[in-house]
Amino acid sequence: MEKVKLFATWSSPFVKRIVWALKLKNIECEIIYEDLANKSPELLKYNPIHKKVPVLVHNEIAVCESLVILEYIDETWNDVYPLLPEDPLERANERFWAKFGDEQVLPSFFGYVMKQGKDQEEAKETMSAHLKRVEQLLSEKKFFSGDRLGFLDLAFGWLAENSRPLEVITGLKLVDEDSLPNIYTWKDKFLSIPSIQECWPDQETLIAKYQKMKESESK
Ligand SMILES: N[C@@H](CCC(=O)N[C@@H](CS)C(=O)NCC(=O)O)C(=O)O
Repeated sequence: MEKVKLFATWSSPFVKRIVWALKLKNIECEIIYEDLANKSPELLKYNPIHKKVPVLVHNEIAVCESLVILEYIDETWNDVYPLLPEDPLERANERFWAKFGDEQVLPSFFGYVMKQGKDQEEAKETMSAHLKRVEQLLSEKKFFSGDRLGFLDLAFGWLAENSRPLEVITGLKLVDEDSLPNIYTWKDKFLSIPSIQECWPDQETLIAKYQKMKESESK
């Protein structure tokens, strides 16, 4: 009997991509919610290097780092809803952009919204340049991975999930229909997938969380 556990928090953008993949592939999983201010001994045991969520534990063996976990899930349960393309070059390309998303786009996005005044103005240029690249990558495609939602869509899911709540608390236009029409349209398509919808966080709770975060950043 397979035993799958996921160490998680409800709002982590890194955790959500794993939750969506498990749902798309119908994998039964026990979710253990962590208090990151008081991490459990299990989390520290399973992820002693980074001490972060998500951690996937499959038959007592831990896999850490969300993009690594996504690939592990895809390779282990490949018969249901494959996420990465079969072609090695296309796979490499998706991995490249997923890494770029996590290392450049995501930090610049959250960095911009959490900053104030002049610092925020300075951060805007970097974030806009990164989002333009994502816009071009999406091009006229329905999903990042083509006609069907795949690995890269899950990797960029944080953008669909967080842009509206962050627009509400900051009053900024982050994913604007006129300047980023491909991303704007993709967000709706992403959300229209039932497995994604079922695991969509409550937007009001997300707004309250980011509101608190922004207040503490400005102190
Ligand atoms: N690169 C990691 C990032 C994971 C990460 O930053 N997780 C945050 C929650 S969103 C965390 O566990 N933070 C706890 C800490 O920094 O102590 C991944 O992709 O899994």
